Amino acid sequence: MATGNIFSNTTQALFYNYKQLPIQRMLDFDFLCGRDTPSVAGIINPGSEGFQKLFFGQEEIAIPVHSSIEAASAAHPTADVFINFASFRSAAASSMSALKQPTIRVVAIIAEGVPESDTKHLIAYARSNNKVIIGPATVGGIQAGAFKIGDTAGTIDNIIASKLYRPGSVGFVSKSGGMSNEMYNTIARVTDGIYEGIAIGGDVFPGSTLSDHVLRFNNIPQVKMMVVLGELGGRDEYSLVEALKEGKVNKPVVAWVSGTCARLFKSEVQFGHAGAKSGGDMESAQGKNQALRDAGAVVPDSYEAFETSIKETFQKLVSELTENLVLLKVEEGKIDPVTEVTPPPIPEDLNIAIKSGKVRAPTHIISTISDDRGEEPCYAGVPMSTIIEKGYGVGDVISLLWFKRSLPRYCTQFIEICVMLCADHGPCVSGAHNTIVTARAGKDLVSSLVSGLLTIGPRFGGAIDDAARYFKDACDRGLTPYEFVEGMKKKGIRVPGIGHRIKSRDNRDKRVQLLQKYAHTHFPSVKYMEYAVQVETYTLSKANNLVLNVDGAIGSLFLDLLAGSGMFTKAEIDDIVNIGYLNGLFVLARSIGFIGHTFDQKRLKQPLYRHPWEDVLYTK
Ligand code: Q5B
Repeated sequence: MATGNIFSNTTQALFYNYKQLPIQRMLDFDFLCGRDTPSVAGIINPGSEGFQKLFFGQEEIAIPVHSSIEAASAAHPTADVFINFASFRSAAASSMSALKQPTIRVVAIIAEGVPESDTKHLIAYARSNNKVIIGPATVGGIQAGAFKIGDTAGTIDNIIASKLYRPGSVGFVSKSGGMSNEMYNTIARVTDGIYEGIAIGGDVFPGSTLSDHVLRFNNIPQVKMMVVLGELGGRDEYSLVEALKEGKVNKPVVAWVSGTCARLFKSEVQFGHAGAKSGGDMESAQGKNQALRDAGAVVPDSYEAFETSIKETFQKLVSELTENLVLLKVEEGKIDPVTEVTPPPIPEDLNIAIKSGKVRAPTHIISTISDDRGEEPCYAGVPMSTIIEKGYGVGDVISLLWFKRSLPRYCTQFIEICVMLCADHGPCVSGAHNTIVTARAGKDLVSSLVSGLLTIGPRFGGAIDDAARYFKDACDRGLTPYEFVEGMKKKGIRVPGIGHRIKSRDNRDKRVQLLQKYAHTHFPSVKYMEYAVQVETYTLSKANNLVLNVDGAIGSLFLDLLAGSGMFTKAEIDDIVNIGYLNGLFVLARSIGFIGHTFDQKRLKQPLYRHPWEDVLYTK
């Protein structure tokens, strides 16, 4: 066990397990104290490496992340404190690895519930190798103005209120971490503040004991008095009693052992900590308080009087100093008044400031279709559970996410029919061909799918929007099919939605017929589709394959759906057509087929595709 200071304002730690909040609190404390270097040198996050961005004052810094304790210790040989935020399951093994690093001097174990036999091994190893363990089941410790472990002392507000950003004259040690936060505040109110505070943890076997730290404080010149907060259960306080009796402690000790209320219970009570249960008179709070009192510690009659005892002891030291100053003799052990400093303000985290309504910040993204922040995700305001309970289909989901409204069932069923009919059209269409070639080149699903999707365009599958645009414009303007088609020809534009490589007057596209039949049965009006059919009649008079194709059928029928449902304004319909929503139906549908083709090729273990020479016309 160390005999004096274990921390300083240059101490750096390795932090085991990435926990953003306690690390940030350590760095905020550093900034408050005016440290030059961050107190966290590196983070160990088993299995991952890289950097974590955190704030050091107002600046962002990148703290290295290492995948093992060994790697972190090698990378940061001057970091000699190991702060272990591992769970109780892995805390012992990781602590032992840390203790075995020659560079590590102090190990703080935060986890509660570490098996006692494991803790005993750790203690034995630490003692024989002159290393310090703080914990398990602890919040850690703090050297005021210098170094802080994890969440010790709580929020920045409490740290400032407790003046922990600069050293005082009191060495404090307690079992409880929660009570130590309280005591830092109390001590700051009635003395010149904390020099160092340690919470040894509430386990039956703490890695270091109350007396270990009191004896250490006794050797630190800046510590002028000690405050000890024990608790019922165990016999740890008796080693302090022995040290006091043997005269090993020559600075005033103010002590209180909490848990005096245990006697009010008829049977033995287990308090919060594993070690906090009274096993008999010796282990009772009353027994220990009396023993400490008898050994020379200042022990009040109640916890309420603890603050007064601390205050009086401190004031006695101050007046002794004043007397000695009069005699021009400053004796060691007496209080030298602390020079007060004003700590720099810690910049507030944006999220916290926004939550408290102190600042407002512009957003960078605007979204109107879905929200996953509540209890369950919503599509256009409709909760997931409603979608399932009401038996919504894919068409309804598309209706919510694309059109931001619940369309009538006949509309969403039409959307589903489009998706089903366009899901695939065999391996020979250009998109499927590309997908197949890509899959056979050994590429993954997404690459194969995307290769097919990138083929969708004005000639293949991506003519739905243009078909809707041109049919709508021509129909709304009252153009005859002749005027429309010839007008397009003059401009050198092929009529989108007309023509097919294999379909013709005598080999009609079944998909087009099915869509038309559905619309005739369910739509209130099929005005645009009828116009498209008139255009087809005219183009068929020119060539046999200039049929209304699947893109043209969907394009014209969607115009009828938008206009006939009564759920869209004219401006909204124009927006849908101009923005180009409708190719999305083909993209979505054909993704199903392209994915199928990818799996098919992989299942069939097809080799790399090479186009045959015989199928190429080589010419000059
Ligand atoms: N001519 C589709 O052409 C195709 C004309 C036209 C006026 C037209 C062509 C076209 C518009 C785009 C369109 C969607 C390239 C098609 C689909 C999904 C698919 C695919 C699958 C699936 C076919 C011969 C003569 C020329 C042309 C004239 C042709 N189209 N005139 N308006 N629209 N259509 N695409 O057979 O005088 O000799 O110069 O661009 O709607 O993609 O199954 O494969 O589910 O996967 O190659 O169904 O129609 O004919 O280019 O040799 O032209 O007809 O001007 O006249 P072809 P070309 P001329 S559905």
